[in-house]
Amino acid sequence: MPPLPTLSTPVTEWVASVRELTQADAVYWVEGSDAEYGNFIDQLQRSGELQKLNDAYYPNCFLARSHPSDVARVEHLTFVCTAKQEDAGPNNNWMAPAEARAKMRGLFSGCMKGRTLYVVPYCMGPIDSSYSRCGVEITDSAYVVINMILMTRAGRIALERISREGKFVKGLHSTGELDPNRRFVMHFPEDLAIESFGSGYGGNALLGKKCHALRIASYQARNEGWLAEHMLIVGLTSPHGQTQYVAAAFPSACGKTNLAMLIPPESMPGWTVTTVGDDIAWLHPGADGRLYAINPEAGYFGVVPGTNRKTNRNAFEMIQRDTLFTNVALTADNQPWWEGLDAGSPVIDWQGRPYEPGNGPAAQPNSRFTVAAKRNPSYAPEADSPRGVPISAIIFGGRRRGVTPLVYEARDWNHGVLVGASVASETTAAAIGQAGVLRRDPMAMKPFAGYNYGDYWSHWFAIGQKLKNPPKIYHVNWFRRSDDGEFLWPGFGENLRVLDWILKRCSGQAAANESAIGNLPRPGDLNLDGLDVAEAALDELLSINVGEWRAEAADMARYLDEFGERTPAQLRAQVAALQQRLG
Ligand code: OXD
Ligand code: MN
Repeated sequence: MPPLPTLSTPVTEWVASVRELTQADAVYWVEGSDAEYGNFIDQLQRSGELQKLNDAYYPNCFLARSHPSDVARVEHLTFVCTAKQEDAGPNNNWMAPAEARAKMRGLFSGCMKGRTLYVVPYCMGPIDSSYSRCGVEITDSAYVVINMILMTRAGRIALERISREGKFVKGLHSTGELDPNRRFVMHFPEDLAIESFGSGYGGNALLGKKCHALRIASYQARNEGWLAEHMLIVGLTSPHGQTQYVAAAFPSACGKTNLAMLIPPESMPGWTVTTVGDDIAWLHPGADGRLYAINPEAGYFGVVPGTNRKTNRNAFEMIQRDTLFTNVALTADNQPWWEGLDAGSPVIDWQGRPYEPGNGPAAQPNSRFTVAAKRNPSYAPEADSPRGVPISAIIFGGRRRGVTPLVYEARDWNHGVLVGASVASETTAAAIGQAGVLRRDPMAMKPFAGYNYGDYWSHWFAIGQKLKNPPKIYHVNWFRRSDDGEFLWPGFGENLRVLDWILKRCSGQAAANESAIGNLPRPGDLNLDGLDVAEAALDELLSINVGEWRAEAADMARYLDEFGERTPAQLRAQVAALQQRLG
């Protein structure tokens, strides 16, 4: 497309300077049309980067395989480069901006020789929403381009908005040589800029997602008075026809996509669940004192293994067509295959080798689907509303074998900030490193908060001050296990029983027991019709062990010390009050 040079001088100037640095052979401006998407798919098939899947079962679906060392986010190589180290905080790796820029200059210098430089203008959020923010990603990967087209509102419409606003996040990406020793994801929040080199993996390379919509946006949100959070947004309509929206934060690969697309159990007829977003929420105080959410994304980049008709029927149906698969296995008749799929069997593993059980899982545990959100059978049209949706409840959660009950309710917003800050979870395959290790992951933002957590919590308290009608705040744990390792709660669609209680609490229609950590339902407060959970399991799920919680609170107090003077006094006071209630 013609690059609209007269409309977008700041973009064209930046593109020209990057071309000079990278020595790209050609420059291509992404327009965002369906025909163009098709051309990219053809090109990637010709180059062997995409393989067409069985068209009879998976129409318009393709498989990409990444380098085996490039399958997840690289938190240890991800940096926040603020002028002052304290502004990035102990929660981020930090490098001085000048040093980081020089290092990246060295890597980008001449790196696109013989390659095409693609310019992807994109808008995070509905194109006509004042809450949305734009960016431009420059990349030398056509795979990244097609993912960005599915995940954002990309192309001409975004460039037009940028031309009007003049402000955009600059994201520069090259896959380089995929050498893990020459791989960095650098953020310059003070300059609204991102530089990512040496990885083609989603979270490192699709710069609109984690890099922009969370790390840079969280920083921007603090300056502008809103929140950028690692949260799904779901609409729940009760059998009485009342619709309420809930935002929920869980660490990566803890079931956000499943909760966002929940299928009500048969024993709870009359409920409708719709998806506004599955990973990121931008939350703004509204004029009426409520909190409003938009989903900045337009597609899903979800974990494939475990997806089936029972765990997530909507996602399963959604990825039967028009989907990009990355790092799944293949059946003999060229259908995608992954662990947890209840049909077929793998013959080729995710690395393209004949499948051998001794080589580990057939599909990479962090293998992904990329698909436009509109393909979701439960897509909420409100996802395109420029005003966003009003949030009744915020839910935090983690993957924990013990300690945290199935659900509890914060006493008020300020206590809720502690509840969110206390999220801890066992690590998953979404990031490189050992899975299954318990780590603190406040608000599920550990890998994504673009500034010092101490300042971030202060900002949460400040947002609470602006809300006359704040959402109620909850904590859930779907992953609690018995002493012999069995999950105590069935999870998936049955989680609606917990959401039902939460929504009734929000409208003053359900009771709870006050406890030291917050309000818990009694077994009789949950709708358990048609659910087979042993009484003893329920008692365990809905009770707290004071000894364990004293240890938890002491650990939290120690954790907050890591942030020194930046830890808000209010948060310390919340921990002290919790300790006092625990006795
Ligand atoms: C994701 C993640 O990809 O959290 O959403 O890692
Ligand atoms: Mn995520």
